[in-house]
Amino acid sequence: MSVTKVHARQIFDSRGNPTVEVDLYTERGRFRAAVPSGASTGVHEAVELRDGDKANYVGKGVSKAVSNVNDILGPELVKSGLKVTQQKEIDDFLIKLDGTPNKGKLGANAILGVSIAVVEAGAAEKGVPVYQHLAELAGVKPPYVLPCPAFNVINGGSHAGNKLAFQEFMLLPTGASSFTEAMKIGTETYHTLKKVISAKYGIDAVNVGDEGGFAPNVSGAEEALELLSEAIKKAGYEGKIKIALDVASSEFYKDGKYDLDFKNPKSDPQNYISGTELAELYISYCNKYPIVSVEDPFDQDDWEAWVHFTKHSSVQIVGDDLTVTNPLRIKTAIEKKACNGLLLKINQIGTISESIQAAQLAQSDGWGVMVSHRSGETENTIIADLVVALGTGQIKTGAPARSERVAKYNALLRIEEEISGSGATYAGGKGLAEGLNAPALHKK
Ligand code: 2PG
Ligand code: MG
Repeated sequence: MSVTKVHARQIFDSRGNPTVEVDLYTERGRFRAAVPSGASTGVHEAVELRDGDKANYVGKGVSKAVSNVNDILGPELVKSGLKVTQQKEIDDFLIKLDGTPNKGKLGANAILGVSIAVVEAGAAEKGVPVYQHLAELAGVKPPYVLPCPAFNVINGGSHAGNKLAFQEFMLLPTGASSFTEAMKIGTETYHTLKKVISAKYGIDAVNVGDEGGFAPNVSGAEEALELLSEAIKKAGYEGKIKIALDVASSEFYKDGKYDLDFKNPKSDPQNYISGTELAELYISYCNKYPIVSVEDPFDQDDWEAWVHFTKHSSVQIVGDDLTVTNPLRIKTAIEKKACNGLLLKINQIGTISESIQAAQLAQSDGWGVMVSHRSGETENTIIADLVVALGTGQIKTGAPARSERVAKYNALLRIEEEISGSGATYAGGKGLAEGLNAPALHKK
């Protein structure tokens, strides 16, 4: 069955910023998709088309991207007669219509909205769940693997109004026996953490950041890690929860150095630290806390620091701004041995087919793959289906709080229920890549 009509509109994301929603029609009905948006975006990401007209929506309107769907992508797709089950052909067709290497003409936000809606329509056409359709597109065979969630419970960096430079402090219930139990562990620890923070810093310290994690005004990463340790212990889950960090360090890279005080307008350049000093900090944290994954430890173009750290660390080193879900950047990272994990964000590249390709390229080199939301999200849950389809065993989609985050976790609960008894397993820590010095990690 082919597409009969496509209609896009401007809706709003979890931060109140405009984003693109696409309704795609076949004879089977209407299929809807919405597009997420980042705050700490990498400079090498595909282009998110914004109107830039400061008089409207603070320059963040997406009316051009919406028109590009309504006037170009939609009508051309209808004319093409391509079947909605031909995801790869359709994605290639959309990419060609744009014609630029970074989707800068029509916008990755316009293209992705159509690409996701086609997935939904394709699954309905085959009469199968979306994760099954995506698994078939990716050539992945069941039994399915439910991912270990990475709950971002302390927010810093560009996602919160505190002093903390590091962006995300995540809890991974690797010791759970199912996704459902991982949710129990994650939510209980989240609530315990709230009490711990409130007792230490007062009730105004439990306000949350963009991804639903708390944003206390701690002095630095170590204090945040201490809070996590205390919460894990008090909740009774020592040993069952590991920790992951997303440093998002491109946000505070200045003139070849790292400014851990970057949110202070009067930060002192004397205190900026080198990549080597930052790596030493990470190693000291990894030795003291049960950290299993560090994302964007260095700037998106500071390749040398990445290579050095990956060589000497024992944990999963995840490229986000470094690799931007782009097969070309991932190839370079593989060649240089710059990291051993991929953060997979569908809007960084702009189509579902390229996202699948990016994941498989990373996996071909033994990397871990963590499927990810953006800090600006909608109620769309396609990434829950995608992570089950790819079987990569890792997802991060914020704290276990706030509906745009929990929508994805809830979708995974439903999938686990649906496929229970089919041989499906919960990944625990098995999806995590291990660094060269991994044995050291197991001593903890
Ligand atoms: C990240 C993400 C998602 P943003 O850096 O990994 O947590 O943030 O969407 O702002 O880029
Ligand atoms: Mg990141």
